[in-house]
Amino acid sequence: MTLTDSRQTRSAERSVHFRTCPLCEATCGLEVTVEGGSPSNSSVVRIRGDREDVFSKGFICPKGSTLKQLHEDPDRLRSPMVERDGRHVPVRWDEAFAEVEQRLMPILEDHGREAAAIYHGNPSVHNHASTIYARALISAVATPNLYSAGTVDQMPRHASSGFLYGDPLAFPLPDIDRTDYLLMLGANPYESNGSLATAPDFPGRMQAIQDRGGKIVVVDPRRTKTAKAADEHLAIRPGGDAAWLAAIANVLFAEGLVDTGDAGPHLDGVDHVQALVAPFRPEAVEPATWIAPDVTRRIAREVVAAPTAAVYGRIGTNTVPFGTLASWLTDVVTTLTGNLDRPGGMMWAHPAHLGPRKDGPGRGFTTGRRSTRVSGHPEVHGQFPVAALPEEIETPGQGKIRALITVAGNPARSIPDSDRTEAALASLDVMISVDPYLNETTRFADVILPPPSQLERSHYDLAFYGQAVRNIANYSPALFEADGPREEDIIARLACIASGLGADADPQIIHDMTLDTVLRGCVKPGRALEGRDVAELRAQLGDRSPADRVLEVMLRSGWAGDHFGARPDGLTMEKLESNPHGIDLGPMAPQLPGLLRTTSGRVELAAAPLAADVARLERSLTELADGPVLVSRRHLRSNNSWMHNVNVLVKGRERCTLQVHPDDATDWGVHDGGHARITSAAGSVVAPVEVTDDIAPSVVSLPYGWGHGVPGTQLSVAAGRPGVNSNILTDGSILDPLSGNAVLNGIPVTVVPAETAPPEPMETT
Ligand SMILES: Nc1nc2c(c(=O)[nH]1)N[C@H]1C(S)=C(S)[C@@H](COP(=O)(O)OP(=O)(O)OC[C@H]3O[C@@H](n4cnc5c(=O)[nH]c(N)nc54)[C@H](O)[C@@H]3O)O[C@H]1N2
Ligand SMILES: Nc1nc2c(c(=O)[nH]1)N[C@H]1C(S)=C(S)[C@@H](COP(=O)(O)OP(=O)(O)OC[C@H]3O[C@@H](n4cnc5c(=O)[nH]c(N)nc54)[C@H](O)[C@@H]3O)O[C@H]1N2
Ligand code: SF4
Ligand SMILES: [Mo]
Repeated sequence: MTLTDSRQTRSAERSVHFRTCPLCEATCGLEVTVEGGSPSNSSVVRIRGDREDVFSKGFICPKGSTLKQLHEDPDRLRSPMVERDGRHVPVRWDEAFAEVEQRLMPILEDHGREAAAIYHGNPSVHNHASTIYARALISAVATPNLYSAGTVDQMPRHASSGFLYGDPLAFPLPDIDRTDYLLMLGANPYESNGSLATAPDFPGRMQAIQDRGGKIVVVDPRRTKTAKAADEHLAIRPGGDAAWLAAIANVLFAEGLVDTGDAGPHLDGVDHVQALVAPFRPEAVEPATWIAPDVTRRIAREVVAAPTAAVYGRIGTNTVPFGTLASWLTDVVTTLTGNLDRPGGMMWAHPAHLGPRKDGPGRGFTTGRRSTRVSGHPEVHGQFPVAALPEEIETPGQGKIRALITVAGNPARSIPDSDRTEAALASLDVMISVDPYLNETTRFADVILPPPSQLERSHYDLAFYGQAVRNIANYSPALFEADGPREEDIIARLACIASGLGADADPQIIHDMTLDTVLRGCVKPGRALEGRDVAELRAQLGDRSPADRVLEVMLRSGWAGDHFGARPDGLTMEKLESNPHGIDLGPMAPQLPGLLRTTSGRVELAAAPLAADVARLERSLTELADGPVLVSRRHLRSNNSWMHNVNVLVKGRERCTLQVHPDDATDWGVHDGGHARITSAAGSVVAPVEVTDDIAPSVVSLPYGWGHGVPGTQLSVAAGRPGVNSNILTDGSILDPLSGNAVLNGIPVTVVPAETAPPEPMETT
């Protein structure tokens, strides 16, 4: 491999490089020591936290240092793979793109563009090249069938922010560095390192709240590490968060505690909210939440009495039947207690690549501009529910999905009802995957196109600086030169093929179009560079990779940018390159009303679609099923489904266990270290049992993202520690109606003893 000429300090043949970890949302700075300066023999000798990083200040988790292992992993694909006679064989890049053209285009020609679908997985937002180039791929394929990991994750947050603020990306974030009271629901940052709240060293920032005399309350059916570190833990019934937050709002109104503070003048619908939450008295929600009425009342009073408070909900509140209402109600409680848009409350980031905020009405947010063919699910934020992808592949007729392109996704493990999903993937006419591994999903692909490793690409956290608790800009150049094409080159070549230009077309066509679209956007009326000449701007860009040139435009035209010379002190790529520990643009600052893009130009606190769903929530208070339910969990040493091939992370004790409360273990006859069969409406698995009183009675938990070692995959380490795939148990037919998000928590199950683990799952390809 060749060491790129990035900024570095050298001593003999060792050099030190600084870069941002792209693996999770925490954006930690890494210090990477490389040995051997010559092109063919350099390798990483050490990765540790960058103590000078302006945001993470040296914090690192066990995954951060494994960029070395990921880069060196012999199972990581170095060349494209084509499926021939049931096996994947390595081929040259030109051959791979020719295969894509031969296999994909006849399907699109015979059945139309609606026969294609695209799925973008989670790492595509941890990689600015795929984030920026998503649009080019979508335009070229020209299909309405767009899916992403967003509908097994945060789509409820998009929907509620869209309805409330008119902008589906405007997630209020907990201002954890200044808050006096953190009420945290369905999040476990001690394992996840935080999500939709980019805050490296989340645990340290929590400790600082307590050190300054503040309080942390964690609401989670499990007593997690985060809950143990908090001042108080409330073990809520899975799925109960929306009802409980409605009860908090109910208490605030009932006790005359509502004070909307500085956000008050920008709010519509406070009285309507009062009427909507009227049925949700603490006594009424107790059966659905397991939280005693006096506790609910006390927490409501505490939130309002705290000098500042942040009400933060994450995946446990999103991946449930009332995900959008729970997201909305976190913001309702925030707003009613005067904590919206104030320091120490819930605030918005203003990332460097966005333009200045503008007051006045916006275009608003609507859903359902299209609906799915089979079940009529509305589009939300441009996407269909991925839980409904299998039925679109299975169901015959006009518009049946026959061709699937996946970019950085593993739907065979991440979406509900895996058995059905895998059967659907196996039945496709053609599947193309942009992915570095031959894994549970890509084994069904006709062609796999592997991007460079994390150390072979530049990095800028375009998505996550928009969710960061400080405004940060930090760019990392590629450390090693890639042998193969960059991720944006791969996507550009796919776009050339899908738009009919052919496998041999020059991807520069797509690069030019992508850059021009962004440049033209910046000079539009009302934008930062209004009236400037696009050619003059283009001429100022550095000699960089295609994605980095687009990034350069976004950053230089953003509120902090140099506006191509007009603001000489502003941000440029050179400035970022000479600040390898990042640039801190300060804490979050109030954004109202300029952030609002609703048609009224106000916060629509009781937006009609949200209000209309409250009756369903009220019904749920009395329609309670008996019996145990399954919830998911994450572990610090694991990253969704795709890092179990890193030996240093998976070695040690078995972590893919079914957590069971001791009373339930006795009732069901299962014991610690033994096995249990877990069965739901969708399927059945056998897992090792871990008996612990850290989980509420009647709740069991499996981690998600496991179930490796299946035929046709090339993940030798993961195959040795396969674990159990919890998404065999989740049911794709149950969605949060407002967002189309899958329900991944609160799954009714039965648990019985199982003699031993069953033989490894087989079948499929
Ligand atoms: N039961 C249950 N299911 C869940 C969840 C849960 O809590 N419980 N969580 C959900 C959540 S929050 C999410 S985000 C989804 C995740 O769902 P997915 O995004 O579908 O799955 P990942 O496991 O993140 O898989 C990422 C894929 O990207 C590949 N990859 C890694 N880096 C790169 C890269 O740089 N470029 C490219 N092209 N590919 C790359 C990996 O090899 C892997 O195949 O799963 C969801 N599913
Ligand atoms: N180490 C590691 N870090 C990760 C990931 C990973 O896989 N591993 N994945 C990344 C991704 S894609 C995401 S989206 C984030 C997610 O980040 P977090 O949202 O912090 O995710 P989890 O750690 O799964 O914590 C969710 C918690 O919700 C609880 N829960 C389940 N059901 C309910 C419920 O109905 N109500 C309440 N109140 N709680 C409930 C679970 O017990 C669990 O403790 O993490 C990211 N970071
Ligand atoms: S917490 Fe770990 S995985 Fe996440 S950015 Fe930091 S080092 Fe990387
Ligand atoms: Mo996620």
